[in-house]
Amino acid sequence: MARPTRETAALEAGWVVAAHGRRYRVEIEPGVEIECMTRGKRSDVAVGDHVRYAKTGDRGIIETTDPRQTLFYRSDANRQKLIAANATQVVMVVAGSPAFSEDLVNRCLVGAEHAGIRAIIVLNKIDLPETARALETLGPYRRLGYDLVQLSAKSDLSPLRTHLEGHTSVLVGQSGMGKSTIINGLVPHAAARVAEISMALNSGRHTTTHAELYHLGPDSHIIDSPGLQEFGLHHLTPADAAQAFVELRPLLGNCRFRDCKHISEPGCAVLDAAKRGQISQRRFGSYRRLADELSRKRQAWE
Ligand SMILES: Nc1nc2c(ncn2[C@@H]2O[C@H](COP(=O)(O)OP(=O)(O)O)[C@@H](O)[C@H]2O)c(=O)[nH]1
Ligand SMILES: [Mg+2]
Ligand SMILES: [Zn+2]
Repeated sequence: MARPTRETAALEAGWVVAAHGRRYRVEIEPGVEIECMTRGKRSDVAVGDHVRYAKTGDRGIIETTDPRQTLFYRSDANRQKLIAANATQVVMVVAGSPAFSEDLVNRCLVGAEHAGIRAIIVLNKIDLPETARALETLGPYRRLGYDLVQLSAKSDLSPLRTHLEGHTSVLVGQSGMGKSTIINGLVPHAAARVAEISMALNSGRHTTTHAELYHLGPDSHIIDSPGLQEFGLHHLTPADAAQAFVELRPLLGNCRFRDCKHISEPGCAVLDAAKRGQISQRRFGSYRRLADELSRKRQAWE
């Protein structure tokens, strides 16, 4: 390990509570924040990171990132997109209307499993009639052990609160599912804050274009992230994907071919289980699309 030089010894510690491109807000102590940048083109810092920064006037330059407990991120062929560091729970928000993408839900859950982060599902807008259909779709997930919290964010967030205690949760979902409504209900000053930051960072829109960490209590924090349209998993191999679909785990190792990708191979134990209806056809369809994509992928950033 390198000895601290005069410079590193002078670094100060902080917690990244907002990330917008390469611009960050870092909390130094409760209620006190400093605006920071990274050096050069570095952008591998995420909300939730504990960092060391050098103070230059009233700004800071992030020099190092402390080792992370977890990192939740997505990736496509060209780059990794960090969502949150040190999160202990992913909260996947869906609703009956607009309809949600099951593939996207599965991909988020797979990303969470692969990162070693527990995940729960929140079904919002239970006041809407489309809820019955959504509950049917979500049945298999409950059977797999994912907690399903049902609520109407507009009227009562109490079903969710207990699930957030003691966690650093990261809220993810397609836009329109009610993430902002949930955050605004949990954190009364959040709406004002998003507006203020959008102005300051010149995005000019009052939507969540950046990730932001809010404190719910001494040990409970929630990270809001921009709405997702897709969730690339180019950092996974097909074998990683099979491990992250939890219902496939007990079947792995029983296929005829040791390197079976469980897509269409003969003697595949997973395909057999799907045919017998032991695992959800829809989940398996999602797995196959993902495994197929991952077996053809190229990643430029590795
Ligand atoms: N009926 C109903 N509508 C909701 C509920 N929660 C949010 N909405 C509405 O859904 C729309 C999208 O909500 P928003 O919080 O902006 O979603 P986001 O894009 O995920 O941040 C808005 O029109 C909200 O008023 C709910 O519990 N019930
Ligand atoms: Mg929103
Ligand atoms: Zn197989």
